[in-house]
Amino acid sequence: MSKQPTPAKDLTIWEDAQKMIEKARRDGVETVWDRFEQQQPGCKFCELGLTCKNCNMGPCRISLKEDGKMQRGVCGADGDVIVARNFGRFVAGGSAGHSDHGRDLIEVLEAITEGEAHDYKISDEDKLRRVSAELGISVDNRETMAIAKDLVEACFADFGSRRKELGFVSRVPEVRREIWKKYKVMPRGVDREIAEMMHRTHMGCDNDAVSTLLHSAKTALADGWGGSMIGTELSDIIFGVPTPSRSQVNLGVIKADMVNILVHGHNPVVSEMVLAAARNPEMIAQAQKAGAEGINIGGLCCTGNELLGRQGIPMAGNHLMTELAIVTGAVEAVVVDYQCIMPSMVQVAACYHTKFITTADKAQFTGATHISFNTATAADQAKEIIEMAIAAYALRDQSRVEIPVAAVDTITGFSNEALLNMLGGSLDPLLDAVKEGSIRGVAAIVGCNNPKFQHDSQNVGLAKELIKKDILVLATGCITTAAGKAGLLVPEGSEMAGPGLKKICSALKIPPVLHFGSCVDNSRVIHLCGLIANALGVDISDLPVWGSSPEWYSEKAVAIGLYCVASGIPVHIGTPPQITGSKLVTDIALNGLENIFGAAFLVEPDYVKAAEKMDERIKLKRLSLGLSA
Ligand code: SF4
Ligand code: MSK
Repeated sequence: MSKQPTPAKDLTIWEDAQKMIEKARRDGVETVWDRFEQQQPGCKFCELGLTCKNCNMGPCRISLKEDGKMQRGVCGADGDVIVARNFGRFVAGGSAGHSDHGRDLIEVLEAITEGEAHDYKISDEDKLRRVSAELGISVDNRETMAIAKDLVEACFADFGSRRKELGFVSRVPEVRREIWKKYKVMPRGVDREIAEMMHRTHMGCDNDAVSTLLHSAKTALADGWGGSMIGTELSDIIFGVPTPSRSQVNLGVIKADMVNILVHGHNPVVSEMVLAAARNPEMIAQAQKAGAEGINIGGLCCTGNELLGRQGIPMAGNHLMTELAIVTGAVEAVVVDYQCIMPSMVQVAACYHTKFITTADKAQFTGATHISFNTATAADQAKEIIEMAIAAYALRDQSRVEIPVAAVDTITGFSNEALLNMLGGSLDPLLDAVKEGSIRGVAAIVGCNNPKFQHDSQNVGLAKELIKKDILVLATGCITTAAGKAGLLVPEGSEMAGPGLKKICSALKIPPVLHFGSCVDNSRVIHLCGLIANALGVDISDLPVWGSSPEWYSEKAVAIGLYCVASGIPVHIGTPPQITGSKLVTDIALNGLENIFGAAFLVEPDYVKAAEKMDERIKLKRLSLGLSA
């Protein structure tokens, strides 16, 4: 007898997702949940981090029993070394992803200064001057382009190997910088730390788990205060600083009578152009000629977050919704750049009339239509993409279209600048609210989904538990859509908050969960913590703050987690990384880091218990600051 499929309601908390999982099953489309099931049970050695493939004397694995054979790999590396090396490479992968994204923004700014990117411009000159001045670039009485050229050089220099510390380290409280110097984790250059991690983990190099883990922290710091921060700041300069605006979320943002184009990935360089082309009256007229009402752009994952924050475009879904969005049968094109794009989307798109269009030479997918996106020809290429989508509209089978729910309203697009603006230009009102206990603490939840959990159950559950305890939540990445669907991204969401947070939200007319951008934009969170710590004259680790990624899955999420911890922000995660095969490494992650950085990881798969543990620490931190618990 064949096994019955898991009921869709056990896989995801959302009605739109449940309906589309059922439709996918009817349509014969395989999804992430099917493949997850096929992969069970996972490999125990890999799960524990006890396999090594770093040379061709192996691959090796370390016995799960503590006595007997296979306690060391062929070269003699023990379990601690192997686990630490694997973890280090994992962090290097995540840091490389974010930071290479940051580098792409430098190249766009460079092309603007050289007159080779006519379709892009500097949208926020004030921010260009502010950031440049922070990095020691002279801004007085200088032309915008001259300043921008110097900023390009300063940012590129942060990727190299000749600096003693990264430029944005100036944003870090002095006391924290001293800790980094003491433990030799002051990040020097983004590429340097990543390359050194690859070197250290080559056979015969860093064979001390503690040493490897400290360099993992240094690599992650280069991502957070380097590559990611450059990505965020330059995106703001080129496309504008996010400001709060109304939008909508869930699969209801896909419109049955429109040409629907979903943008997916992380970098706004392509998606901003696609959006601009979709707003072009000539393109709209073409869509109408094809029988549609117009052109509708929707976001997925973090490219969606970038456009949501700056342009208010609606979000169709987060990581585990990406396949399901196509299953609606109403998507003409999915346009992707890079990161978090499931390769399966090519096959899902092929089951419908959907064009799957890749745009980055470094992220090509077999079976996709590839347009090698170039800043010199961006607008024309974006038009070409829109025309492909319009052509696909004619092939749509309306009998296969199912838009499962109506869209939910949100207010999104917060940033440090928007927050300051809202507070009247100073952090004081926020600090006062923290001091009097209306806001007892702040937690940043980084999205991500992982089929190991019922989709979004932890993300939404944790956010709700925290706001009940008067802890303000900042949402980045894939939790945005989840929080929006749960009604947490509108001021009325404060009805679910504790009395203190509710009072502040009502006074400022803000939601209890503030959308703070994409996963790269966690740099905004550490920057904000630096600003608050400096304003209070304390270290970041003294603040009543947390990071969390309950449903994390990616290498980038671990890099974010580690740069937060090394910056003094404790981080909750719902599942451990592949390190539990080493008691030493696990103990360092959960406890040892606390002694070094004043913050460590908390692994807790139950969001209620996680919120309680986070609250306990917030109480302790508040009491240490002389505040009421
Ligand atoms: Fe095995 Fe050592 Fe080679 Fe890793 S580096 S595969 S443990 S021999
Ligand atoms: S896209 S890293 S699933 S947040 Fe940034 Fe979402 Fe996590 Fe990717």
